[in-house]
Amino acid sequence: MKDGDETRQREDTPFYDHPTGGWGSLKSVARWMVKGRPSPGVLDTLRIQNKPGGHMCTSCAWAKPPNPHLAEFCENGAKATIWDLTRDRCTPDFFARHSVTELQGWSDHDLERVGRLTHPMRYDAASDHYLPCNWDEAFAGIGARLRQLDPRSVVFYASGRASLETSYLYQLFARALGHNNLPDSSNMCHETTSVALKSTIGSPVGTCVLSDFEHCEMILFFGQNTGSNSPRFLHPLQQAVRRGCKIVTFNPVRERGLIEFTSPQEPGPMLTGGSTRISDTYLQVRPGGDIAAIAGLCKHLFALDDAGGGVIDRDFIAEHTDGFASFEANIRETGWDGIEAASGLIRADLEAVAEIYARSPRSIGIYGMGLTQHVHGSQSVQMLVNLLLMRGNIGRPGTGISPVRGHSNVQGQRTVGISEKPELVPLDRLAELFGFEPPRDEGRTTVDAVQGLLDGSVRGFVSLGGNFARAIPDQGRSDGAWAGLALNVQIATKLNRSHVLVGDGTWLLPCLVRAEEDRQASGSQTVTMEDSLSHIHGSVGRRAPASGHLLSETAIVAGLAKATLAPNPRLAWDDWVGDYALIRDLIEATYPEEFKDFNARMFTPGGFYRGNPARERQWKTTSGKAGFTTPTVLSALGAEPGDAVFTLMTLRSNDQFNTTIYGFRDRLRGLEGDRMVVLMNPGEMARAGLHEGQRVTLVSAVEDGKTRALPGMRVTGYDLPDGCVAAYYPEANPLVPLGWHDVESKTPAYKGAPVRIVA
Ligand SMILES: Nc1nc2c(c(=O)[nH]1)N[C@H]1C(S)=C(S)[C@@H](COP(=O)(O)OP(=O)(O)OC[C@H]3O[C@@H](n4cnc5c(=O)[nH]c(N)nc54)[C@H](O)[C@@H]3O)O[C@H]1N2
Ligand SMILES: Nc1nc2c(c(=O)[nH]1)N[C@H]1C(S)=C(S)[C@@H](COP(=O)(O)OP(=O)(O)OC[C@H]3O[C@@H](n4cnc5c(=O)[nH]c(N)nc54)[C@H](O)[C@@H]3O)O[C@H]1N2
Ligand SMILES: [Mo]
Repeated sequence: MKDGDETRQREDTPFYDHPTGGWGSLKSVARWMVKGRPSPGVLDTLRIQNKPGGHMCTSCAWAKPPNPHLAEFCENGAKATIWDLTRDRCTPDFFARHSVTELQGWSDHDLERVGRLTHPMRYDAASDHYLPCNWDEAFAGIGARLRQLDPRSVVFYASGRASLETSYLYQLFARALGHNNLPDSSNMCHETTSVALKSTIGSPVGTCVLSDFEHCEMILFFGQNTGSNSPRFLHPLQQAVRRGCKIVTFNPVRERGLIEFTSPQEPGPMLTGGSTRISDTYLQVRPGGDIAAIAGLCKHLFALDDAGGGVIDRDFIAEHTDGFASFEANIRETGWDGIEAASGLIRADLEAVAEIYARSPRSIGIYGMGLTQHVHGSQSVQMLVNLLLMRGNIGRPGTGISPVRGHSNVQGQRTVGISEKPELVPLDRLAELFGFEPPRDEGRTTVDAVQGLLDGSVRGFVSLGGNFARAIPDQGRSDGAWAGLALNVQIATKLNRSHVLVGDGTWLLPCLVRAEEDRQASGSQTVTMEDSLSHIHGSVGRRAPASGHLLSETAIVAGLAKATLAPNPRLAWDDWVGDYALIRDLIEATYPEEFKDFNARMFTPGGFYRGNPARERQWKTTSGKAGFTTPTVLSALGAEPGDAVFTLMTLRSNDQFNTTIYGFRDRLRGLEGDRMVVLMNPGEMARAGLHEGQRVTLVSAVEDGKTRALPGMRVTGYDLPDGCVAAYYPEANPLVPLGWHDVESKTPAYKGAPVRIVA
């Protein structure tokens, strides 16, 4: 048996006591082969998923290794592909049978389950039905409306799935039209990362590559649920544990994936019931308590160093960083009482972790939404940077900071210019290449876009994928605004809630999915995406499209642009759609360092690395150094919860992809059947006088003159720290106020919303 492996679980939770992966995940895939009603041949498609010559999975953004497993897909990757390749269709006939008002009453699950959209549709207010239209009519109608609008009143939202090619054209279209209103889903996700890492290490993305996971001796894991949200990452983690690497996890919820794992790819453990214990230490930090927890680790590092341990890398700090003295003074002054109170952890546990860290020559910090989605999320990320910098753990092999990104190309969309922050985009280069003057003013983030819907300053909305209305904070409050928009264009694969919030100028435009063949004038096309570790991959769809009326996202964006903009010989939309290699040439011309020889390198096994100066210890910050940040708070929550106020974390289940609800089995948490649940620990239940199964109403405790209530939530006992409750995203989104977001990046505080429970 290998290091870290064992034959039966040692860490039991009363809820689900099986390892992640293993037979459970294989059974789940098998169940999906039936329930998902895939069209024939889907197994052949899965076999080439995430491999050169195949398509890149549309589920998470985790790396695609150069030496893939026989099956380089996970349970949730299989679900995502089967969900895309269903044989069910959402046809004009379906829309003829159901009015939009009727569809507004359907659940998220039922709307998407209708199947793949097949025809371009336009909403007809007179009949309250979507009616089929043809593409030319749609483009001409949308173009005419867009030309009439002030470009600054138009928002081009993007969910993080569209390829680099589509994304590049999308931002070009926005800027040629005259606006930078390019929020994408990362505004609700890792915008905190883009802001906090940029300001501290000079790069908006993580510094790790796959090989770092082969050389680190310790991984510090904050608020990322690998087992559900990036399951293929469990393989490198398992290999690391077997080498003797120590994984320490900070998470209020004891997530199975971070406790133990059986690789479905290994016959031995599958047959003997063996599994690998993933986390060496698992600390159930309070939500928002990470700043304090990390302060505790740093404090003990100073103590160890004072005792002659030499654990602080003073040479590195002197040569490469600034801000250390102020940070050090702050941490030395911070008392353990405050640290214990804010983190909910005890000093001895934090000291023990600090000692592992002090002994580890090479360490990596990983994080996800548990750090980013808080009022002081940026400070949480900056604290993790501080901790790593103290021991020179950025910019050496086997070290680094690694945010785990969400959507499969969300990082790439930002890389090629989908950003509301003009300073992050080479606008001069665009001006030179295309002969127009791009706007220079700050665009709208997601939160600003919602604000604009509410105050009427947004008049037109184009959505490249996603389910904006459902994913946002203060869900429901802006629903009424959509009917009054002059224009609403939804480019999508399946019907969702955002598509039934309609007005006179609403179009629903269906596109290919990534696994489908994209044929254009020059033949079958490749698209590309960037994974969490900044590697770029070519992706080839091979399936027959779900309908003969679908266009690719690239063709739709180009069609819209051509129908809207005045002719400009340098904007050769038709040529670009005919051959995506030309778009990659433009990306290379715009970003010559990152995308050198793009077309030649896109099928490099494992992808090609676009580089990151911080990895080479070149800090692209204003001071030219990596910055220590002095924390101003110990808790990332916006306010200390008062009496009878709980901190609400909104979580994803193992049976959803964001607002896409595959089903009602949160297998890895042992929860099934009902998503309207509020999880809390049995002690808190007793103190609040609540009993298991009781239906309660959750009410926001943010006092801003607005009432927010979510009735019908079933109280469910769960192993959580005191003072917090958990519920599912997106059902609980009405409880998160729009103004309750990270102060630096405006990422909504979806993991730290104060609520009361009304029996
Ligand atoms: N199958 C599947 N895969 C997905 C997605 C999906 O919905 N389904 N979504 C994709 C997207 S867009 C994204 S962004 C990623 C999201 O992936 P993750 O980053 O894993 O996001 P969440 O599942 O929202 O929550 C992460 C974890 O944070 C913990 N947490 C909550 N509050 C705190 C806190 O204050 N401190 C700490 N330390 N932990 C906390 C929660 O218990 C949870 O385990 O996954 C991507 N992959
Ligand atoms: N409370 C709470 N709210 C959250 C979060 C949270 O943790 N808690 N997480 C936030 C995060 S991290 C994110 S990223 C956002 C997600 O927000 P979005 O990215 O806007 O939402 P998704 O649910 O991923 O979008 C699903 C829809 O995308 C469409 N779609 C699927 N595939 C394709 C495709 O290939 N092309 C096109 N054009 N359309 C496609 C389908 O119609 C599907 O219904 O939600 C945020 N909201
Ligand atoms: Mo995300």
